[in-house]
Amino acid sequence: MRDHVTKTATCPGCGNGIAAQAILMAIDQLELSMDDFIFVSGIGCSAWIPTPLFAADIMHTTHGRPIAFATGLKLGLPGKKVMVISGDGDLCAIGGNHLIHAARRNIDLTVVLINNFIYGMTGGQTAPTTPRGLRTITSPYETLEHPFDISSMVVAAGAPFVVRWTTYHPRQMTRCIKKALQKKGFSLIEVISQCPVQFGRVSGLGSGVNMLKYYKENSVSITKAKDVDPEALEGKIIVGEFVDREKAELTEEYARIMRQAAEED
Ligand SMILES: Cc1ncc(C[n+]2csc(CCOP(=O)(O)OP(=O)(O)O)c2C)c(N)n1
Ligand code: SF4
Ligand SMILES: [Mg+2]
Repeated sequence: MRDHVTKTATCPGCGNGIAAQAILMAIDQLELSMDDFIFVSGIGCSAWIPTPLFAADIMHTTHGRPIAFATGLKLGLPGKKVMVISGDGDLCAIGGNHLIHAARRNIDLTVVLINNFIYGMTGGQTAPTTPRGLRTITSPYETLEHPFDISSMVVAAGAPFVVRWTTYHPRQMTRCIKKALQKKGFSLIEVISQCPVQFGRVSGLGSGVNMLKYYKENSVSITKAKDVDPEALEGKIIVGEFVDREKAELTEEYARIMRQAAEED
């Protein structure tokens, strides 16, 4: 490799580059400045999407904790756009409580959650998203547990804007990230993304291209899914906008209470 070529932490065929591109396209199309943003990530391959390549303020934090750091940042600097980018293991296993409580509180964060159904960076361990029955290095016979449906869980926790797309849908992903950035409140963009090295190996789906074909053939829009027998949707990936609703937002409510307290003093 020539010396001036930018190096990336990502394996060939990984979906993380597609997600990075969709995020940057959304920021560009909204004509926002990278100076308006603070990016926050945890630990995992997906956490390396902003670091070190985004020319912006980035906090690469500890495993499972990016939403906790982001909550503090947003309350301290409410004028900043705070975007969390991290993986399914980081945000739904060790960090699962931070995710649901941030959704419940409705704090103005944009969370891009890269769901590759596995712990990619640490060698392919079972995650709370791993499909039942799959053999991984930590479930050598089969995964016995039922996986989370992340988007539905975050809707149930109270988030006002929740969408799911796959890396086969980069334009839809960009459109929804733009919507999320314009929305005051907690937004989740769940990105179903290929990890050919770990998930591709254990699932037999193999290469990144094969996994993209799989997403193309098995995605069903949420509008169509509403009219389909749930049994026929077994194994399908439901994509689209799960919810878009209005709700009082925490940093604005906090500012209101602070003004009220000052007036009463
Ligand atoms: C407290 C703590 N526990 C465990 C780890 C090891 N660890 C690092 S990343 C990771 C999982 C990452 O999975 P995910 O968030 O899905 O990211 P991916 O690599 O799949 O993008 C684990 C278990 C750690 N760094 N810190
Ligand atoms: S291990 Fe998987 S998730 Fe991590 S960079 Fe490689 S392909 Fe991507
Ligand atoms: Mg993962």
